[in-house]
Amino acid sequence: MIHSLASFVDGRSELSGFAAHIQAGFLSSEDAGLAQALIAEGQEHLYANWDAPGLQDEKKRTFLATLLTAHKSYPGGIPAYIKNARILLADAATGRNPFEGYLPEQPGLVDLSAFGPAYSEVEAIGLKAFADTAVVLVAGGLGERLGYHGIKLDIPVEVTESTSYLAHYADVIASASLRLGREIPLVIMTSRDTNAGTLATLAANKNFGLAEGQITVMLQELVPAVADLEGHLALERTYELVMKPHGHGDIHMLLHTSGTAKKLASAGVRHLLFIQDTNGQALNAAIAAIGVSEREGYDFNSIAVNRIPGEAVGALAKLVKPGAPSLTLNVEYNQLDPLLRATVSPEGDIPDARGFSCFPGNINLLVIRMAPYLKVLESSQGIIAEFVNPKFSDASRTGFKKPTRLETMMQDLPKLFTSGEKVGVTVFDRAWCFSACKNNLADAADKVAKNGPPESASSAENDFYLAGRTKLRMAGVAVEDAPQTKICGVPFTPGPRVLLRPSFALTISDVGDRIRGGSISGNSTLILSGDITLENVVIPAGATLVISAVPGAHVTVKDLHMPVSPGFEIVELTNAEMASTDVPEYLRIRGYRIVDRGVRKYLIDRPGDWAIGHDGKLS
Ligand code: UGB
Repeated sequence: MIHSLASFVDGRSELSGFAAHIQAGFLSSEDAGLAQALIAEGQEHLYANWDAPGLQDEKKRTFLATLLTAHKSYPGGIPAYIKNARILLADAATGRNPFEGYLPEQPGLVDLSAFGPAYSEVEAIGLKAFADTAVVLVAGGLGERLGYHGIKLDIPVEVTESTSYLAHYADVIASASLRLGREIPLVIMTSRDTNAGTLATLAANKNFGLAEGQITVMLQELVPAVADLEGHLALERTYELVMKPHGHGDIHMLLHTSGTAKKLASAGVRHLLFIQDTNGQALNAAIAAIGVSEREGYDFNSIAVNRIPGEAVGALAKLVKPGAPSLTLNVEYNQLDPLLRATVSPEGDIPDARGFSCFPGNINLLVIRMAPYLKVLESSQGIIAEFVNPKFSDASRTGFKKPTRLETMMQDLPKLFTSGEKVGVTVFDRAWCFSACKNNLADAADKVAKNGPPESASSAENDFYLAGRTKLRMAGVAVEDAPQTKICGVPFTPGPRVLLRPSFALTISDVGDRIRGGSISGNSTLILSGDITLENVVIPAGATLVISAVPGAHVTVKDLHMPVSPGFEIVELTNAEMASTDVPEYLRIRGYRIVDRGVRKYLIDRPGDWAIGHDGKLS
């Protein structure tokens, strides 16, 4: 290979520096093979004007290593990536509308935005099928908009007990595994930005109770950016490629190329549940969504929320075209309005009587059936509906303002369905299934002022407690909220702060089975973890009840009226604390801390039957 590369570059003056490296044995045979393939693809600029051997060698080595990593990570290697880029860029240059000829319609959907028997029915189906599900967590993104510098999975979703997002997801998986008698696999996609941090967190926390073989971590790589319509790879300078993220659709590529999807299928996994890094509500709705997939026979089920027209959330739409199969897809919000205006609705996206668009919002919480998924992975090699979004420098649409790259989004998989696969949408109450932690406090307050969702660490925590209260309400507990307040411009309901851990309840029906009667109100806290039943328990404003029972312990609490006592207090950070790096960043992104003022907790560390009576005594 090295010999043939040498004759390939021979006589090209701009490549004379590079040729000297070939002679000097600087390149491995893999580097040489790739160089020859790239030069054949018109990429000689990558190897042009190299300094003589001995000069800038470290930079050259890094350059060759970056190229090789990108080459090995992409099915078909960089030459395939360049070919795909040329095709997509040619379409972009002509302004081809990908939805030409299609008319948008409301997608077929199952509405679970209210609780009741229909919800409980699918939750029961979903709980059984959860045993045959693997959870896939995409966690390659950075919290840039959030102003958080660590990995987002480490951020606590709540700061009463400070449970991180990863701990919470793992807790649900561990509890469900124990209950269903099967180790539910967890697949995590990381990037160069998040891989080391994720591995360190898993190691430091002993995989949060999950078995070693239960977790698979897959690393996504960056892709090279292209500088022009011909697909020339962009250089920052000699020996330095411009590398960019390829998007969360890489999860499909990695599940395919690593063989993980096939391995999971042969271990009996029938559904994949895709979740994002910082949506603590995802697993409230996921079990019912899996149930919907089972009952409706959905091959691809998008969990969705009611969306206000114009809201910056991808919209789920059914696209129909005479003579072509219809497609139920995510249409990015900036494409939806022009599509509607050009086709069925000259006024664009208009609200219905409830103020919602008839196109629900995609939250990237997906349930995908394994069998059709494997087929699509095989036929596409895991390259899912790539797109390119170049910013052209002028109306001629020939040059770019800056290098661009191919991207892929995980929700676009149905674009590759060709065999009549069944795609569905399941709508849930928004705060129940989606409350992302994406924005810093200033941006969140700004969004609130414009009547938008804040999506800050504090609003995510607020909704986490709200989900707990919702579960209590569904179980018939009288719940009275404390008056809403604002912290740093973001609404926050100070209580009741309810944390029902997955070891206590996985589903709404579980909560109904474990709690009878009782009430909770105002600025109070309830935390339950383990096999516990409550009957007529009253927790007034200012009171706190924390019970944690190890596996094998069963605790019955009856007629207990909790007294007001030192509890968990929300303390807003001062301006000095907000500016101080001594205060953990996960607190500064929410504007408060929650301080334990001496809570008396019931920590039951031995198996057996335990009771807590009206006098609060444990026996
Ligand atoms: N992610 C990766 O793992 N790798 C990547 O290369 C990029 C991201 P963002 P985005 O829920 O509000 C999506 O950046 O892409 C992970 C949907 O497209 O937070 O702007 C990352 O770690 C959109 O339709 O979201 O928008 C995170 O876990 C809407 O549903 C996840 O991918 C939107 O999410 C999402 O990354 C939303």
